[in-house]
Order: sequence, then structure tokens, then C-alpha cells
Amino acid sequence: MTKYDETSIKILEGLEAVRKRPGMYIGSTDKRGLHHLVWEIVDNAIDEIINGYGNYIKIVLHGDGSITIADNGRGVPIGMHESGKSTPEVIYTILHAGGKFESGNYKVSGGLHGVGASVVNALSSKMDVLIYRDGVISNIRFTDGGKVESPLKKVGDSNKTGTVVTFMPDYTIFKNCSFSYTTICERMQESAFLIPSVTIEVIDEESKREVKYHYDDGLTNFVEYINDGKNTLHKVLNFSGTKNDIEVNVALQYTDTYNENIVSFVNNVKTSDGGTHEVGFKTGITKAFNDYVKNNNLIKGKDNTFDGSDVREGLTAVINLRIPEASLQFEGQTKGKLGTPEARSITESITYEKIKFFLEENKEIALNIVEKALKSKVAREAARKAREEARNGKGKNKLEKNLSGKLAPATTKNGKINELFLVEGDSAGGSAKSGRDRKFQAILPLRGKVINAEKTSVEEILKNEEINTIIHTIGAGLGSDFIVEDSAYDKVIIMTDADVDGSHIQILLLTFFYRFMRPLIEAGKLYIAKPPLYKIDYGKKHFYAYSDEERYKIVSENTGKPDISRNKGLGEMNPDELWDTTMNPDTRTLIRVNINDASLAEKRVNVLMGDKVEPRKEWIEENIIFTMEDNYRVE
Ligand code: 0R9
Repeated sequence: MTKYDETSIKILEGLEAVRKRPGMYIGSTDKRGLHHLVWEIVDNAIDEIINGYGNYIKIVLHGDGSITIADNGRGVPIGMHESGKSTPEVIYTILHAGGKFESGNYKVSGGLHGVGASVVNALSSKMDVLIYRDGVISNIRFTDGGKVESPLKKVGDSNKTGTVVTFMPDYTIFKNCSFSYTTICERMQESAFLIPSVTIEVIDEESKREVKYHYDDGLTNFVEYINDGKNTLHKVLNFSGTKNDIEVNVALQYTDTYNENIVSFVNNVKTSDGGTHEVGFKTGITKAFNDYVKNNNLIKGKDNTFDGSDVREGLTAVINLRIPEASLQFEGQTKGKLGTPEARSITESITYEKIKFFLEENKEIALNIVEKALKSKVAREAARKAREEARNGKGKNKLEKNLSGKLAPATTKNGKINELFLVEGDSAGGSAKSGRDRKFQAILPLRGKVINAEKTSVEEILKNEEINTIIHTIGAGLGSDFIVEDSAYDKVIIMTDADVDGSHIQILLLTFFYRFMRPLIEAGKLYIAKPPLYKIDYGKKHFYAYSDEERYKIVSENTGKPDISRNKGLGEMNPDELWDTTMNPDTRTLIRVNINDASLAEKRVNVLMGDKVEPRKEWIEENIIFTMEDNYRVE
């Protein structure tokens, strides 16, 4: 029998606190939270490798819902801790214990909260740790959210070193969730880009998929990967520099697209909300180009400078800074924004110098980029003019007349509550117009195919009827002139059928919003409606199921013989049905589109929209299941 003394009670209380409020420690108990557990353990392995020990990480997803993460570092120390417990027991049962052991100047471990392995243990029904160190293999096992099932003991001899952690998440906490091979692969690939010495292997035992990531040229390979399938204007430019102990590493490349894609990291942790380093980088680039065009007299006329957005059109860049822990400052709710002031000036001056040199040394490339930036400048000015005209009610051109015919506006104007439904096809549009609450819901039926925004210039975008209608209806401009506060709607909701065509339109619209109205997504105002997949009738009782699980649940909870029909398209639903199932704010389910990971979203869009058919087919086959839930939640 295990004896509980005062300290073990305290420990259990600590872990119990995690189980009571998991959200406080890992953000949420949905799929994102579940994966957070993996990142916590993987980050420990990555820390060890960054500190110079080991070069290999292996992740295995088991068919029973458990996962194993292994590294070939030194192995967690197996000696006794001053508390009388073994070091691994302390690490895996005491909150924040890992922090006390952190070594080195750079705090490298990532994760949203950085709370460590004990939190993972607290939220697992089983955890098993194998340590290869000092010529022996040691094992400790936990159960039921961190209770010691078997204390550290020797289980064999080995001259290898490393740590192997296997855990079974407590699925009573993470309900209806499972590990996603794709999500784990995407994150591991990113880590492999940032740490060129590491090899990361991911294996899914159930689907028999496996992959190995290793990149000798780190950030350069990262940029090449993002730009895969695009036409590039030059070889990847790679530079770095150090000042006041802050190390700046950058890889960048221009493409012939209209997209800007800057991804930044600090100590290998993604800074999703940018921060001082990104600001410095952008200022450095803008200054370098403006100096170059000025010195070479390349822009005629009075207004002869570029806006930052002009010189970033078509630019893909990955920035990684190493900052000593003492100078680290993060801001924002999710701590995803770098606040360290020196990072700005240091990144700016290094970027400015290197880009200036690059432009001077590569005249032909420089002129190509300048020409592209000039086009952006012209288009930007045209877009602003068009926007001003639209605002002042001028320029009643053909498109706008068209627009007024198609849109069924809400009867009251209130950008804080109004909703705009972008609906596929006229017949669904008709049902939606009749079924809606006209006070605050507007319907815009879309005809034909939305153009592919990734491969189209601003000028062409402005000419496309569908897109033009959307821009004018939302009324907040586009591109760098988009002002989210001006949006006539609080929610823009994409409502398409749950089939291949519907998905295609969704992706095209998402690409458009991602490219031209990104702040709308960042403000959490873009949604995807979720129509039901099945209608289940028991005589006079009707149910709607939005997933297969829900369908089974409804059938298991009712008696009698159900009449189950796979849902018809939106257009075939009658207005009441559409209102009840998909549009009524009290009963509907909406998926909020979020871009947590711009580079991956960009990559997906690129694979899906690029010229190459093979990668697109592969990606769709591997990742798109037409149940709506997962595919388009750009996370
Ligand atoms: C499979 C996932 N890997 C790990 O969780 C992992 C943790 C870890 C580790 C050390 C080596 N490898 C590891 N893998 C380690 C760290 C230190 C000294 N020796 C070994 C050190 O930081 O000084 N540890 C992480 C924390 C600790 N070890 C401990 F020291 F706190 F126990």
C-alpha cells in the first residue's frame, strides 16, 4: 500500500488543481489542449537537443489513444532529490519543478504556458517514463492523474542514453478528442526547420503512416518549403548577425505572388502575434528599398517612396531570434508577441545592412522586385480611390448596380451585431432570404466560382464580380487599406453545402479573406456555417445530426425505427428548416475561422491553389474529410 504523508498530499492537491481547471494550465480541453500535452513533452526533448545533447526525437501515436515521445539526450537525472524522492518523481509530480532545473542562458522551452511535464501527468490516466542513463534503464509509472503506481526502479542495463515518455491522456477530460497525425507532423516539421541538427520521426501505428524530418539548411529549407509550387524571383537569401547577445537569423525569398508571409520565432518559439523583431525587420526592408530606389533614381515624381506593404508583396520570410532569458519580454494575452525593445533596433539594422548589400550586388533581381513593388504601389493607390468612391457613394458603376440587386440587406444597420451570409447558389440564397431574421441578417448569394485570390493581382481581384460584391458589401476596404472597424457586419458567415463543390468554394473564399481581409479573421469575425449532415425522423419527432457521432447518439437514445436521410443541399431545405438548423443564433453551430499559424495556412492554401496537381491531390486525400469540423478551421 502506498503511504501518503504530508508532502504527497500537497503534491496531489497541486495535480488535482490542474485536473479541476485544466484550461488554466493548457488553455482548453479540446483538440488544441490535447495537443498541448504533446508539445509540453516534446519541448523538453527539444531543450535537451538545443543544449547540445542528442539529435533524435521519435513520436509514436498508438492505436489505443496513447502516445510515446522519445529522445536520445542524456536522460532525465535518476538520482535522489533532496526531498527524498527520485528526481523523475519530482519532475513529473510537482508543478513547475522543471523550471528549477532549467540550465543555460537561453530559455528555449516553448508552449503556451510552459508548465511542464507534471501538468501532462496530472491530465493523463497513465504515464510511463523510461530513462536510459548511467548504464541502466530506469522506469517510473503513474496512474490516475499523477499517482505513483510504481516508483523509480531499475528495469535493465543499457549503454544508450535518452528519455522515453508514454502517456494516455485522460479522455474523461479531453472528451471526443484524438491526436491528429497531421497536426503533430506540421509542428514537428517546423521544429526540424528551426533546429538543423535534429531528426524528428513521427509514426502513426493505426494508419501506418510515418515521416522523418531533417533539414540541414534550416531556415532556408523552411522558406523553400513555404514557397514550394510558387515562382520565385531569386535563391533564398539567408543572413544573420549578433549584437548585445541578441542573435538574429533570417531567410527570405520573393515570389511572383501577391502575398506577404512573415513567420517569426524567438528562441524557437513561434511569435504568432509578431512583436518588436518583426517591426524591426519590416522597417529595415522598407528603408533598404527606399534608399535603393532613391540612390538609383528609380521612381519619378513627387511621391517617390514605397509603403512597407509595397516591398513586402510576394515576400516570404522566416525570422528566428535568440535572446538571453534576462532580456525576454512577451506581450499579449497568449504571450505570442515579442516586447523586448532592443530586438527592434538590432533586427532593423542587421536587416537593413544585409538587404542593402543584396540589392547592390544583385541588380537584376533588385530591379525585378522594385518593379513588382511599383505595381503594388499603383494598385494600392487605385484601390484606395475605389474605396473612397464607394464610401462617398460615387462611382455607381455596373458592379455596384449588380450588387444592390443581389444582396438582401438587413433592415437595420448595426456593424456590431449584423451578420452577412455568403451563400452558395441562388436557390440556397432564396431559402436563406426567406428563412433569416431580416432585422440583422443579410444574405449575399454567390453565383459561379469565386476566383483564386492567391494567383490574382489586386487589379484583377477588383474586376471580379463576386469578389467586388463582397468587398463593397462589407465596406471596409481591402488589403493594407482594410479597416476592420469599418465592417458593416460583426459576423461574415460562409454557408455552403457539405460536399466537394461547397468545400471548394469555401477554400476559395477563405483564400480571399486570408489574402485581402486578414484583420477580419484576426478579429474573429469570419465563420463557417455548419448545416446538418442528417435528418432523423421518428414519426412526428425530428432530429438533426451534425456529425456521425451525433447521429449514432440520437439513434441510441431513441426507440423505434428511424427514418434517416442524408441531408439535401442547402437549396433544397425549406426556409424554416434552414433557419432552425443553420441560421438561428440560439440553435446553430458556427465554426470560427482562426489563423493561429499563418505559415501553415499559407502552405495549405498554396498546396490547394498552386499549379501543381499532385501535392494538391495528396493533401486533399489525406486531410479533407467532408464533415466540415476539422478541415477549414484554419488553426
Ligand atoms: C521524451 C521527452 N524528453 C524529456 O522530457 C526530457 C527531459 C530531459 C531532461 C534532461 C535530458 N533529457 C531529457 N529529456 C536533462 C536535463 C538536465 C540534466 N540532465 C538531463 C539539466 O537540465 O540540467 N531533463 C529536463 C529536466 C530535467 N531533466 C531535470 F533535470 F529537471 F530532471
